[in-house]
Parts: sequence; structure tokens; C-alpha cells
Amino acid sequence: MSDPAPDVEVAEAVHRTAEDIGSMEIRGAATIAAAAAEALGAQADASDADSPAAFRAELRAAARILYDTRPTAVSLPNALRYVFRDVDGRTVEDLRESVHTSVAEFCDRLDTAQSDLGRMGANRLRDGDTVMTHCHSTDVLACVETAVEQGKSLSAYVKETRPRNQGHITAEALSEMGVDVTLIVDSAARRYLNDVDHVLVGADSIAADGSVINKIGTSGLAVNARDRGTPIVCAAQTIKLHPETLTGHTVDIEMRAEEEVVDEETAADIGDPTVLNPAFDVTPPRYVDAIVTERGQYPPESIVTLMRELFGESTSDPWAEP
Ligand code: RI2
Repeated sequence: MSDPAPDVEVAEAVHRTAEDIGSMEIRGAATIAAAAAEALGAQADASDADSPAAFRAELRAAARILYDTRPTAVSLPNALRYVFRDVDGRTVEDLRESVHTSVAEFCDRLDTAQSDLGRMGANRLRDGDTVMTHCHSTDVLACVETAVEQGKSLSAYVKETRPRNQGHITAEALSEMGVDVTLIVDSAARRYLNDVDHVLVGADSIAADGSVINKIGTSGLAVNARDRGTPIVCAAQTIKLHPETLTGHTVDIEMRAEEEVVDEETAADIGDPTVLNPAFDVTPPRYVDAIVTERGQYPPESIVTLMRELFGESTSDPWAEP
């Protein structure tokens, strides 16, 4: 995507947020969405545009910088679309205010969606159950937290999730909730699946056919879970539904730096192999038992009906030049 026109001012806060999303200082699909929306609010605040057209051009340029950070989690473009949808006004002041209203409404809806989803997901969990987690998903944690608040006692096998070990964040969060946590290396998952009542994963994007795009390793886990007969549930707010897949687009899988897998010195010691580091993979719908959203629980194959209802058949790209 092209750089914004050189005369368009983009706030420092937007560049900082974009860098933090790119480096995964800010990560997790829902967290990225909130940060991107808030960065548009910061852009509106920082703007000294002298006309509504100039204000809109700046906002578009900011959105483009945010959009370009990570390609897989659709919550990011969906957040940008949401904020732009309600930006309206005849003066710069009106526009600024409408950005703030829209950002606040978006962030409120994210919070509400996550707690509604948490209640749905908690209904699946029974007192004494054991779950297995992959990576770190705030939507998954919302389900477990609600179940714990309902008085259910839970145990968890937490996969460490190489290469970035986000499982450590999950382990800490679950321990703080009072869940009995066992940390395992990723390749030990199959060994313990017989002891597990539910595999719980999040999503970065969900395609119209019900495929779940989530942290690398999810698809292998799902195939193993199916083989063992362990139900696998994806907890994903509707902001993770990828509307462009309705019209045949595919979801880009982000490739990240080799250094996340092996440092330069070690790579040199082992003969400098080619290193591939895909951040996500695609789990076909036949390996997923249910997708839990704030709008209820869906068999993956029927998520398309919800996607149509919420997004229609076409999407806008507010970060693109008009
Ligand atoms: P929540 C994460 O991606 C994981 O893949 C996780 O399952 C997903 O986002 C959803 O996270 P990354 O940003 O929105 O760590 O449920 O690459 O928090």
C-alpha cells in the first residue's frame, strides 16, 4: 500500500501505536482493534486541519498506517471501518467530536461483546472440567473467568505456543483466576488430550466457510483433538468475522521474522537453514465443534448467516484514497 501524501500530517501517537502493533507489544485481535480505534481518536485530537477535507485526509492516512501493520487479524480493519462509518460533520470540530463518539462506542461494544461471549462460553464448562488452551486469547479467558465466577472449579493444560510463548501470559492469567494450571510444550498436547474436556482457542479471523484462522499450531491441535474425540471450541467476538471472505477473498497469513524462531548466532551454528515463521494457520470447519460469539454459539458451517446479517455483502476500505 502506498505511503500517505507527504503533506498529510499523521499524529505521533498513531505511528507509536502502529509500531507497537507491528512489534506485538500490542497484540491479540481484540486488543489490536481497541488500540487502532483509540489511535484514530488520538489522530482526531492532534489534528490542526483547517478544513473538513483535510481532517478526513489525515484520518484516512492514519487508518492506512494502522491497517498496514498486521495482515491477518480482521478485527483491525473492522475496527477502522466501524469508526469511519459514523464520522460525520460539517466542521472540523464536528468531525473531531464524531470520531470520539464513534471510538468510545466501539470500545464499549468490544467490552460488552467480550463479557456476553464469556457468559455463552461459560455455559459449556462444568464444575471439575479440564481445558486445553493455545496461545493467549482474551475471548477464551472471558469464558473461563465467567465459569470461575459461577463457582466452577477448573484445571487447564496451557500450551506454551512457540515461538513467542504467549501461553505464558495465559498461564499467569488463569492462575490469577484460581485455575489449576499445567504448562506443556506444544508437542505434548496430543499426549494430554485424553485428560481434557474442551480445547479452547481464539481466532484472528473467521472465514465465511467457518474456517478458523488462529495462532500457528491451532490446526494441528484441532486435528489431534478430533482424533481423540475432544471437543474444540473457538471463542471469537463477531469483530473477528472476515466480511471479505463472503466475496471470495482469502485471508493473508502473516509471516514474521526468522529471529523469533532462532537467533542469528544459533542459526549460524546450525548451518544457516532457511527459517519460516508463519504466525497463523487455517483450521477447516470440520475440525471445530462450535464458534462461540456474543450473539450465541454457531456450528462453524452456519457462521456465514451471521456474517451476512452483520456485514452485508460489501465492505468499505476507509483507508483508501477516495
Ligand atoms: P483475542 C492472537 O494473535 C492469538 O492468535 C489469539 O488466539 C488471537 O489473537 C485472538 O485474541 P497474536 O496477536 O482477541 O498473538 O481473543 O498474533 O484476545
